[in-house]
Order: sequence, then C-alpha cells, then structure tokens
Amino acid sequence: MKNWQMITCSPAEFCPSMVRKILKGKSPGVRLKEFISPGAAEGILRGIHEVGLEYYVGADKAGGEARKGKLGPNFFRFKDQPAEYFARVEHFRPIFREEIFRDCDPAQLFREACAKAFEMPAQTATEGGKEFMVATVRDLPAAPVHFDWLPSDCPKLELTQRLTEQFAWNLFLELPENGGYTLIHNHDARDTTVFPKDSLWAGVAHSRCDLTVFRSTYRHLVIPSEGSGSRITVSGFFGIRENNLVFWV
Ligand SMILES: O=C(O)CCC(=O)C(=O)O
Ligand SMILES: [Fe+2]
Repeated sequence: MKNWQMITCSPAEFCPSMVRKILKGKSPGVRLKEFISPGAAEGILRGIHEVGLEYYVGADKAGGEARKGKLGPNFFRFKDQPAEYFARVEHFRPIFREEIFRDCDPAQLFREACAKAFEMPAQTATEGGKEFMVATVRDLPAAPVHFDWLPSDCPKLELTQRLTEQFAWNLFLELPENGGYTLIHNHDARDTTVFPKDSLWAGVAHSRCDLTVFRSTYRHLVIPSEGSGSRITVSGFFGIRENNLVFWV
C-alpha cells in the first residue's frame, strides 16, 4: 500500500472519516498538532517534576531490559499483581487530578475528542467494578519492536472479553534533541499467518504538545534518541468494546 502514513490535523479536525480510514487499515493513526498549549504543557511538566518520576530497570517487550521513567501505574507492569495495580490507582488518581492535571487534563480532553471522532461513548475501563488509571507519565528513551494487545498480554481480564481494537496514545511534553521517532509497521500482529514482505513502516517524528494515536496492534518501535533531553509523554490505551470506547493504562 502506497502512502501509508499518519494523518496530521488539528484537534478540532479529528473526525469520523479519519477514524473510518484508520479502521480500514489505510492509515496507522493520527497526529493531532498542538493538542495542548505550550503553557499547559509547562504546567503539567511542573506538576510531574514536583511529584517526581520514578526511574527503574524493567522488562521490555522484546525480553530485554530497559531503563524507563514512570509516574503512575500501568497494568502491564503489574499484570501478575492486579491488586497492587488497583491499590496504586487509588493512590495516584488524586495526585494526577490535583497536582499533575490540575489546570489541564489532557486525558479528559482526548477522551472527548475520541468520543466525537469515533461516534461512540467513551468511558474508563473497569475490572471487577474497579476503575483503571486512564493515563500514565513516562520517560521512554527507546522501545524495541513490539505490539500492545491486551487480550494476548492479559487474557484472563474481563476487559479483554469482546475487545475488538486497541489504540495507543501519547502526548509529547518533552523531546530529546534527536531521535525518539516512532515507527509503525503496516502489519497487524494479531494476524499471525501472514507477514507481507512488501509492507511499509510509517515514521512519526514528534513535536512538543502534539498527540499521536495509532492502532497498537501494529508492530511498532521507538528509535533510540541521541543527544540530551528526556522524552516525556502522557500516555495511555483505549479499545473498542461493544460499540464503546474504553480507556486504560
Ligand atoms: O512513545 C511512543 O512513541 C510509543 C510508545 C509505545 O510503544 C506505545 O505507546 O504503545
Ligand atoms: Fe507500544
């Protein structure tokens, strides 16, 4: 397929025809330019630095190890300790609400934009009546080739029943001088039988305050950044489940 590229538009232009194109596989996703203002990004970064990122060496999805910075839990990290994940959600929810997203809540803004563009109600994912976290903050300098599909990572979750699509979203708050690009492969990893030789990679260069969303079941990676500077994002996932959008991280 020629011209397999991200759609680029303003947040207000994100609309159902773009979503149809993405769901048909004609584009990996969309880059929403200047999703928040530079002032709003500064405010969120100030909150992040006041609370503090936690740096740790954890498993990456290629079976290796990577040094990452995190603020707030993500389910994948605690998939074998769901009670620990939901305890951390209780702890971090007010910290996000009151300190990090006090003046601007990009997760809520994004949810509203998605409800409009997908023409589906948007809600926070739950498991056993408990709400997931909808966004996390991370400093991710690089990521090996992987895909994110909750039903294969955590097949026992209620949430994975009748989940038909998964998307990843990342709002860029700080970027390194060089690199940090995301590459997305035009091949859905759920489709294990074929690996088209001629399939393409879409390269996504990011700018501060832009938000990118793509189907996370396509294999993707983050090119290691060179030079100085962190690569700080507000990130999460959402899926389609029985004609609803469900958000988690
Ligand atoms: O940080 C990025 O550009 C993408 C990271 C990633 O793998 C994801 O959001 O699923
Ligand atoms: Fe990913």
